[in-house]
Amino acid sequence: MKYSSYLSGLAFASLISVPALAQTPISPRFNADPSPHVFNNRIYVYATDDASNSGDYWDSTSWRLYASDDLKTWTDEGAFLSVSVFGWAKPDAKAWAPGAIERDGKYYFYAPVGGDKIGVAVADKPEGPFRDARGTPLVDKALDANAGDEPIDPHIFIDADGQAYMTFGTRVPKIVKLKPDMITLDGAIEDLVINGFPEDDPKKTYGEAPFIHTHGNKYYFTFSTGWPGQIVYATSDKAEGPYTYQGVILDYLNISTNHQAILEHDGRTWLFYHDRLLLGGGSHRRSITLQEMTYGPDGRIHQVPLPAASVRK
Ligand code: FUB
Repeated sequence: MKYSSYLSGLAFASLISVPALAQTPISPRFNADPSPHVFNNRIYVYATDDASNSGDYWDSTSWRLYASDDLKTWTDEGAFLSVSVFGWAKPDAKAWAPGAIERDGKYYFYAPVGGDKIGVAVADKPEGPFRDARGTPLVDKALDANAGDEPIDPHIFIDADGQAYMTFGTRVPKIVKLKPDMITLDGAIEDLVINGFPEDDPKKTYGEAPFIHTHGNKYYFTFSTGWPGQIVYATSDKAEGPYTYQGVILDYLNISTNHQAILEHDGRTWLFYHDRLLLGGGSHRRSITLQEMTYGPDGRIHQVPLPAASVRK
């Protein structure tokens, strides 16, 4: 199904009571936790499917894929993968915020399953079909001493020297190297260190949604501060950190979660996140949207403005 988000902005704005052209969802279907990528000149967004959950919890068991050529008109590529691809997963295991990456012509999909395991699936095309790449979880809370309380929200970053890292986790950010095969951990899972949180704001802490990207000669670690969360960032001169807290990118929303990802496309930078944008929306019925993100000459990220309807009261 094709959906032109910007062109239908005015119609949607009246339906969902946000100012025209302020924020428009990429789909009329509830979705969340964007993992955007440019693969073969096409933009793909892997997502949590909020339309198939119970409405009371994030208990969907499948992920959704959207594609676009221009960031304006989006195609719903459907429920391209379910937790059932992993033979070790319980059939009702919840499917949460995914990560993805391409390496050597293969597409890897990192899937938090059930809140206690991360699986990895592989395909020859961005839209699949994906198969379990290992036959066992890549991370299993029961087996990995430092996997943390909740190994969720995997994000993959490949550094300029080819080293791949996976970050993940709730409340304590985790980082681990991946071997070049992208399906094997290379060493121990470590706690990612963030220094310099403002002492006068106890809410400024790590919550979830870890994401690493680079700009200039800096590494940026962005994340949500919790529930509800602001999207904030820290910088470092190394992918592994330690990172130093810098500031807010996106303020609190009128929903309990916030989950960002950053995409460079045609020389511009886009902040993807989810918000409450559709009629009937809420904390378990979220909608992915995007806004341009810009940097100052010193590398500082400018806070992305929110429409009044989205700002948490
Ligand atoms: O969608 C379920 C969970 O909500 C994700 O894993 C978190 O990042 C939060 O957005």
